[in-house]
Amino acid sequence: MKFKSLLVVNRGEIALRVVRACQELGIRSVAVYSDPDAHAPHVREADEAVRIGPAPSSESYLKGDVIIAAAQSVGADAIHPGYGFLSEREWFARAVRDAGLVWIGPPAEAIAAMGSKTAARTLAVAHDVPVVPGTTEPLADAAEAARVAEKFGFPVLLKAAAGGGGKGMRVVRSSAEMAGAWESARSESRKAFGDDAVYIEKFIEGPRHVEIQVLADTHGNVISVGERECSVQRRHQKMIEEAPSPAVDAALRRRMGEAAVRAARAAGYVNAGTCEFLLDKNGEFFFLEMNTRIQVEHPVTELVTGIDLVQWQLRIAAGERLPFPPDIEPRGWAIECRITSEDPSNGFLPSTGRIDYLHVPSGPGVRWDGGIEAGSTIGLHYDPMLAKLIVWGANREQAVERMHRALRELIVVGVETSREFHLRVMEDPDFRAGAIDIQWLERRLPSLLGGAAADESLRVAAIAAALIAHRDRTGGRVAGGAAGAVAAVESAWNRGARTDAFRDR
Ligand code: MV4
Repeated sequence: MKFKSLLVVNRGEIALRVVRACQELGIRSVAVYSDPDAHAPHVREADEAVRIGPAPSSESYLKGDVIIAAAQSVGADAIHPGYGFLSEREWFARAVRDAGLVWIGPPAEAIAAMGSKTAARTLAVAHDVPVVPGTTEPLADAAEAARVAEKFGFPVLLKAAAGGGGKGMRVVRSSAEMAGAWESARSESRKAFGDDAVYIEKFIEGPRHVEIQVLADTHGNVISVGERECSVQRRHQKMIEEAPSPAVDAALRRRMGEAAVRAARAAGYVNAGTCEFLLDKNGEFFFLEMNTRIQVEHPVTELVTGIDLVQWQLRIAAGERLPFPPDIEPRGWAIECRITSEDPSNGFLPSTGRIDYLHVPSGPGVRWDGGIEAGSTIGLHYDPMLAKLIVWGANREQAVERMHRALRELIVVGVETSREFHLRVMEDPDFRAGAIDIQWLERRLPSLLGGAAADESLRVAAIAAALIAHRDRTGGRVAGGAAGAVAAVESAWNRGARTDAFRDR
């Protein structure tokens, strides 16, 4: 290997994922941690660890200079940024390179080329990658936007040139709506990105979000390793991903793969990256943007291709050649559920606290990429994703059943999680038919969680049972009156009773 020691500049499950890749390649791994993460699994499993600051990301995981100094102080010769945090900051990729360290990711120039949505769009057009009809230049004012909209035909979508994550985006269905939408799109992009340039696209109704994983080595080999279907999302947060996509056949896979490879080549891409597409109801696809990092959902691709993407990120950075054939076809089916500390029955409100008990699913075809354990404290400083539950099956039906089974095995006590939500999705007829688009979840959510009241009554019943048992044991003397008694037994009994009650549902 070109490098012997790697600094893992992230936390949680992805930091642990990278540490594991290092272990398998015989590379020394060095974790970084903020104060609340001092005893986190990714820190313990790494060969060494460096403190980088207090809890806020802005004072720890985003401190580029502190992190580069940490790498030098421990003699690490490479940096893996994971996803989020510093992973797509051009200046950081450059600073790592300038410090004489190996950057496990694309060149700073490729990050920059894909960083602006309009620049990426222009690049795509120039290289025969289909994009949604619209402008590539920012518009001057609402009047120009209205004229352009008439030309493409309503509905249209105003988008922030600097955009991402749906910020600064407005659907406009008639010219009467334009002035208001124009102003709100501009002010939102100014606030989010410090840039109020807005352009226009034809609005695609009810598409799927399908993305192509690419790998590029330093010798000019760029390949597609297939698609992921990521349409099950809520407010631009993906909840469930799968590979392959129920809407993609071998012919479409080849065409989308070739388009993604052209986009990657155009950007001078090296390492693992992902091209995002919209796939409309007629099977037409449109390039949206390229994510210049390893993604959360990379394991579904690993399970259907047998390619260890994180290991290949390291091998590519070390100068190895990609040995894979050009047309990789998926084998079987993989599904990933993001297990988050959010309460689905309460508008996905983040839930905090200590994980008192954790039972991780196992058995055939089950993979758990987690960054937590019993005893972990979940706060509000970081992303609520606790772990990813990933399954593989010989076909989609088996994968869905396997995920349902694995979710039933999962027990997380101490914080609310998205588990129940995922169970309901696995039972849903639309999901089971693969009949999903990017609007499906938000349409379906009210009825999906309609049965949530059952949980609440079960909880009340469990507390009542605990109270009765407590009264019987204490001969009717209940300190602090009924309210105190509820508080006293709630913490101890609620956990146990709910764990048992939920076990065989
Ligand atoms: C679109 C679109 C429909 N038509 N563009 C959302 C975030 C940004 N990456 C692009 N997005 C969209 N662009 C046109 N012309 C719908 C979305 C969109 C979306 C895309 C992918 C995944 C989830 C989404 C949720 C809402 C809207």
